[in-house]
Amino acid sequence: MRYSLVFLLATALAAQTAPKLAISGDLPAPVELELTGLPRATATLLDEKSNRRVPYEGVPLEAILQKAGLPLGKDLRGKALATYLVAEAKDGYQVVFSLGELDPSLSGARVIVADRREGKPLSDYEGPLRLVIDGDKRPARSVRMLQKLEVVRLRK
Ligand SMILES: Nc1nc2c(c(=O)[nH]1)N[C@H]1C(S)=C(S)[C@@H](COP(=O)(O)O)O[C@H]1N2
Ligand SMILES: [Mo]
Repeated sequence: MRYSLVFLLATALAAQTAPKLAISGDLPAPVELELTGLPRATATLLDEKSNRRVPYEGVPLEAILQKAGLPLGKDLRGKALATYLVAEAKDGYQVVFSLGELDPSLSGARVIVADRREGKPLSDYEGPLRLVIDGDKRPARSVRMLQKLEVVRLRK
C-alpha cells in the first residue's frame, strides 16, 4: 500500500519534470517527445508589461523536428517546402509556421521550445512548455502551454 503511494508520487513528479510534446500529422509516425537529452539553446521574448526582453531556455525546435523525422537542411527543398506546422496550446490557441521559416539553414530563425524562464521552470500560466521565437518584436506567436505540433504537407 505504502509502496504504491510512493510509486504514484514518483510517477506524478516525473510527469511534472518531464513534459511531453506531441507531434502528429504528415510525418513518418506520430511521436510524443520528452525534451530531456536534447540540445539546449536560449531565446528572448518581449514582456509587454515591463517592455523588457526576458531570457528563456529550452530545446531548439529544429532538433525536435529532426527527431520527429521531418526534412530539414539540405533535405528541405522541392515539395517538402509546401509543409506547415500548427502549434497548438492547452487553451486552443493556434499559430501557423511554414517549415521553411523554421529551418535555421534557410531563414536563420532561432525558435526554441522553452521550459525555463530566467532559469526557473515555467509557471502553469505559460508552461510547462512555451514556444519562443528569438527576435520576434511582439510575443503574439509565442504559444504558451504548448501541447502539440500538427504537421501538414500539402504536396506529397
Ligand atoms: N496559449 C496561448 N498562448 C498565447 C496567447 C494565448 O491566448 N494563448 N496569446 C498570445 C499573445 S497575443 C501574446 S501578446 C502573448 C502574451 O504573453 P504573456 O501573457 O506571457 O505576456 O502570448 C501569446 N501566446
Ligand atoms: Mo497579444
